[in-house]
Amino acid sequence: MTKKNFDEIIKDSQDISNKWKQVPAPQRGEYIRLFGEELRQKKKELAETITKEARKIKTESLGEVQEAIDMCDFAVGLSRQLYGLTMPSERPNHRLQELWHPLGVVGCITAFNFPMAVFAWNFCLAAVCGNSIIWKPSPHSNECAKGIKEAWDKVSGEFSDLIQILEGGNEEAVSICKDARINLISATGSTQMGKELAPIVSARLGKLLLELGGNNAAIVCPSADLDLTIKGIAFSACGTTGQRCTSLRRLFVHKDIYDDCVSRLKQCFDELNIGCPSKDSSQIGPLISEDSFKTMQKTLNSLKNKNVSVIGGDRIEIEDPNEYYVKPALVLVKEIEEEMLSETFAPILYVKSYEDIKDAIHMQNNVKQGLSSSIFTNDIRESELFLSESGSDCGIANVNIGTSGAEIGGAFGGEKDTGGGRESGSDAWKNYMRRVTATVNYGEELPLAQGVEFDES
Ligand code: UN1
Repeated sequence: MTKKNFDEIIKDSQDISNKWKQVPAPQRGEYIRLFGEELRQKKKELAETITKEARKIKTESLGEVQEAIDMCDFAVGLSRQLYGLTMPSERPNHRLQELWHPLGVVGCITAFNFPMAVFAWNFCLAAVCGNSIIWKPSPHSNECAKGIKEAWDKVSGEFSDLIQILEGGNEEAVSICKDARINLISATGSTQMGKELAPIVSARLGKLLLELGGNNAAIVCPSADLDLTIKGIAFSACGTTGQRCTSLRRLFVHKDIYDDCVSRLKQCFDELNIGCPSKDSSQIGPLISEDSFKTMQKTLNSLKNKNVSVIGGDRIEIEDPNEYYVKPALVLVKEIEEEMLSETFAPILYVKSYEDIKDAIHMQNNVKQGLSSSIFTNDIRESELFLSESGSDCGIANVNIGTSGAEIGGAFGGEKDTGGGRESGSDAWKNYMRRVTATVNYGEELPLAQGVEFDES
């Protein structure tokens, strides 16, 4: 098949969305059920594509396909639960009700690090809600996008066009943001990307759903179960080679357990298995690119120049000289360093001690980003404070779990520079629909709201 041009993609997407929206939602759900079955069958193969392109370790790649399958299951149930509220009307013989209708065409921009799951968050909801989708994957993950599209094509019959892939980079992302025929832009990527794209969409008063950078922190309290804590920290900080938006970047440890915690972390980081992601034993694969490696080194060098203690962070040459494997870095800071305030998409974990839980919460919140956060404690007062309105200001707040690895059932996203969007579970589906408030008068009179009188004289 010849490649479609931009206009053809939009036109085809609009046409199919006009047909698709007329399919009853539970029937749309049936297509998504079949799609989920197909993903189940192809799980291994799709995971291999993720490992090949995004260089994720096997178990994480399988987990990512599972996340897409979970989204299908969730969306199938949802297809019978797109509930609108009914409110009591203040007028006699009137019904006041919310109706939810599809938006039309959704533009979805995804990043290299979750090349299938984040698309599934968007697609499964968008589809059961009655929309078509134009997907611009990261230039690093075109094969993953093809794999997903093939699975959809297998089960979608006349609705194959529901997923349109627009390959490309920044220019293509800008084109879909500019185009008023696209009714929602859902974008995952860096805060900088969000700040470039958001004004373009806003200039046409378009709808936006943003899932941008994080700078996630965890607090380790004196009562924490350190075995569980170290495991949680290691997975969140080093898993996916520190390239999740939920990766753990900053750690605040109570001064009484600081030495113990740091020595255990050093040992744990030392023992992590760095190696080819398709090997079963590997826990950490390479960074996505040379650029990522350079950015990581730049951050570490600037810390070293200030005599901050940096442990690890060096390159390890394994097999292919064009791949950038690194030892995760532990950075022990006495004060908040400027580098900690921005997100370096690599395995760097800053560790600082604290005395008072309120200071720890303040340090945790005192960054521009607001995605994920954790507390490790067995003290209910501390965990409840952390979850209260005076606690974490993030969209995700975990107790005795690391910052990464959220389930699909909850809404996913964060505040401040993270963009404010919520995707995946809970009621995130509402982002993909327009709300109509319908008032129906089934009586013989025309009473006006708020008691206004307008009688003919
Ligand atoms: C991302 O990094 O953009 O919570 C998404 C997690 C995954 C999703 C991460 N379920 O870490």
